[in-house]
Amino acid sequence: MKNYSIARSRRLRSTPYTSRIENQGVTAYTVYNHMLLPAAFGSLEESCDHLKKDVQVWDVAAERQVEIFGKDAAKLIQLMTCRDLSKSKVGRCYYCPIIDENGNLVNDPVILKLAEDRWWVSIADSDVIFFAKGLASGNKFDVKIYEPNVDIFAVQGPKSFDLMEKIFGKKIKDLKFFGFDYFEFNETKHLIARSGWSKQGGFEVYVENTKSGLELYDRLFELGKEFNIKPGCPNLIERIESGLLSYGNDFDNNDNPFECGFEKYVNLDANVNFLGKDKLIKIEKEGIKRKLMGVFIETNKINLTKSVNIKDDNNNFIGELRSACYSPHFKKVIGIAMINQPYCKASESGIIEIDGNSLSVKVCDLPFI
Ligand code: THG
Repeated sequence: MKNYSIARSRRLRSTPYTSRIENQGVTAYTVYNHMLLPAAFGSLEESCDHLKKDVQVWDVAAERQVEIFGKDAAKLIQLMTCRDLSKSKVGRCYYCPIIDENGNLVNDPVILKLAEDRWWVSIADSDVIFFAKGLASGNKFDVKIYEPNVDIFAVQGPKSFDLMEKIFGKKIKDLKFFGFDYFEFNETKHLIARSGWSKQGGFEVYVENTKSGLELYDRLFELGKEFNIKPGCPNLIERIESGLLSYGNDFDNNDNPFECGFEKYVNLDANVNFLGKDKLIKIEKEGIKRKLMGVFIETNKINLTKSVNIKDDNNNFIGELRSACYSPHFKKVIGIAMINQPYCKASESGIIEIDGNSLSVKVCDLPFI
């Protein structure tokens, strides 16, 4: 297949880190929230290995913030998510499915509670800002909604803790998973959370002061030499092995949270008021007809650019393969698929056709690791 480039323009936004990662050897981008998101620095397999051993810095500025500020901010936030936020605390992050009037998923952001009346919705790839503005205006809520100037970079991998300690001192290691606080670097305070889109541990720096953020980025690479630091990005292999789901790839606005394994983030109690709740109550009562599952595929190479149907021996539709990669850990291709009842249980098998080849598929539980 010929390799085309995507034309750049103002509409396809770059990030404050773009010139740096281009000097550091980025080899592929994807587009996320109308912004450049690095997708590879050379081999995905080598990057995955390195991420599991050392430390990487990622330009994830494409994880945009939707700020909701004002008297009715908490009400609007709760109206958008099926996760109960009534006991949420300032200084904590919450992984929250956003639900529409049909009970389907709109996004799966991390939500940060900055203050009772000020929240950041750190979004995956869909235009949550317009959904929020529509709800706020329809309900006459007293809130301001905008995209603040925040550009996240992540520090991920087992050595991220020792590296960050060198800059911010011991107290950065006291941050609990999904907690955040403000830490000073050269007299500028930065919001840093213990989070990130890998299961290898690490931090996300929500950079508001770009000049200081770029200095911090450069300092990490200087001090990181002893930890074998490298530039990186969300890694397809690591995230599939870890079962971190991707909006637009593994699920989208045609899927509901029960089908996607988000039931632990769904609260249907009387005190929680969110859009689509009546639909979720109905779906829970009736039960789901399909579910996101893992699959093993008997091949050692794949490059999915669209979903692929999974069939049984009699050509009946079983489900839809939505993401896949070769996993060096399992020494075969692994993937995430929406599998129909009654096939959505471990060890069911099927077939996919790719490039004229029939490959056998085995269903398994998520996460793989
Ligand atoms: N960090 C920030 N913003 C983001 C992402 C991020 N926005 C887009 C995208 N990633 C949103 N999706 C996810 C998916 C999973 C997780 C975070 C964001 C995640 N999940 C943990 C898990 O599944 O183990 C913890 C969830 C929990 O609290 O139970 O970290 O990465 N800023």
